[in-house]
Amino acid sequence: MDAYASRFDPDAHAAEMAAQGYTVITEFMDAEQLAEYRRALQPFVDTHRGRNDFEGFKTERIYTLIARGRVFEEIATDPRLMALIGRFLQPNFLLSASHSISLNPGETAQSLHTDDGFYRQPRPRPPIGISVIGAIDAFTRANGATEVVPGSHRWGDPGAADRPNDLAEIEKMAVPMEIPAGAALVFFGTLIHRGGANVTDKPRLAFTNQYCEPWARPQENFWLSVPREMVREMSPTAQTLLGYEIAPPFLGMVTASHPRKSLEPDWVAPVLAQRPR
Ligand SMILES: O=C(O)CCC(=O)C(=O)O
Repeated sequence: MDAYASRFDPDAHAAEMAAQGYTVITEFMDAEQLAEYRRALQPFVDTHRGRNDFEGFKTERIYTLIARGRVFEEIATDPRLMALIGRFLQPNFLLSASHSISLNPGETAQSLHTDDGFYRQPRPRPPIGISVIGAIDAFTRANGATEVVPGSHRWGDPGAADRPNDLAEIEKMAVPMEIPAGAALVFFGTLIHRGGANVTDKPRLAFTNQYCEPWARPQENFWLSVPREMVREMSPTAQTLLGYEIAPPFLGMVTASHPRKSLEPDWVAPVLAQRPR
């Protein structure tokens, strides 16, 4: 662990999140990891163009990032993040989404949104998800820095009296997160935010890893997208994030057994092993 990592204070970051809805870990990735991220991403570039305004027509998102290389697994399972997220989500929380985002020149601002709003539960409420957006390129106002609305994690549902409801007014409250390359923005799934517009002539490369309560359905179905032979090679933390752990007492069991059993090389699904011949 380097000097910065050992100075990391999850409680201070958690307090900042509770107050404003987000925090920034400035030295989340070092120069070596940033270079490795770009190198490992290369084989997948130009494979996933945005299909709608939310994904961004000029944005390339590479999904299921955690399983595309060791560096991606490392940043998704970083012990500082696990400690910070563990302050808010229940033990054995899950990875919900993992993708690389190249916000290319000419991309327009996303619509303001929250990342756990698809869990249709009345607000205000505790977050069901926590998102991380990591800057591979430095974020600037001009290249589409993520914009956040501080304090919006405490707001009620649209229309409630405890919050502004005029879109133009909310847009004025949005603050671009101008963070250096290697920094990570961590925020509650209830915080209003958006990707900004990229008016420069260079892409803004980033990643997002989003986590959710162990009882909530993740956005990406990693059981189907990450083959078990790959999961077997991953760290225990990654395996837990991908659902190969139970949420006590028994959420996520596999035919009344622990889900990690399914990673044993000779495991055969009981419905097959016990099927009458
Ligand atoms: O790219 C960004 O800065 C934000 C992306 C985002 O909020 C999302 O895709 O949900």
